[in-house]
Amino acid sequence: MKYTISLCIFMCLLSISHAELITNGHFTSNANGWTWVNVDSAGGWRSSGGYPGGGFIINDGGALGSDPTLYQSISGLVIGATYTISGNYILAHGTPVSNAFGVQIDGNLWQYYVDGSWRSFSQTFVATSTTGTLYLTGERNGTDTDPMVDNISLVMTTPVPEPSSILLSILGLCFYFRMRRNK
Ligand SMILES: [Ca+2]
Ligand SMILES: [Ca+2]
Repeated sequence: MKYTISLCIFMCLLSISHAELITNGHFTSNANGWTWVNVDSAGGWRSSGGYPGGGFIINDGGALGSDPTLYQSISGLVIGATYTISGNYILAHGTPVSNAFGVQIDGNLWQYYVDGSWRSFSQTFVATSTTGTLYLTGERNGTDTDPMVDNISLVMTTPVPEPSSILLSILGLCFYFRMRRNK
């Protein structure tokens, strides 16, 4: 019984920790689930050219004052848990340059060199809020270098047991031992 309870809690945490929090990160048939600003007709969702299949080109006319941005609201984050954000990117237009592509979430910013090879990024962060917004930007730092992105993923990699689950398991164990004593 004790082991069954522990196993249930473990399985529960395991299933929570691997749930994908990004909607439509593979851009297979459209860009549903995503919103974008400062993206012109040379950018946007494409049915091919991704890694593989569909992808999204983060591009506008290279205005210095604004960066084309693709974003998505994230909910269901657990404060204190560690998450991994990952994806692929490649140069769609412009010259290969450092820090042209940015990934931003929960106060973190990572910037990447963009060139003609598909590259992957993978970063971890500890959530400080239950909701957030993931921003993927091109043309950063005054460049006119436009990335195409694909396979965007956000998963919890180190869960934090919630006080309520700990309390429930303690109550469950107390109940179990009380029942056993009364037999
Ligand atoms: Ca794809
Ligand atoms: Ca551009």
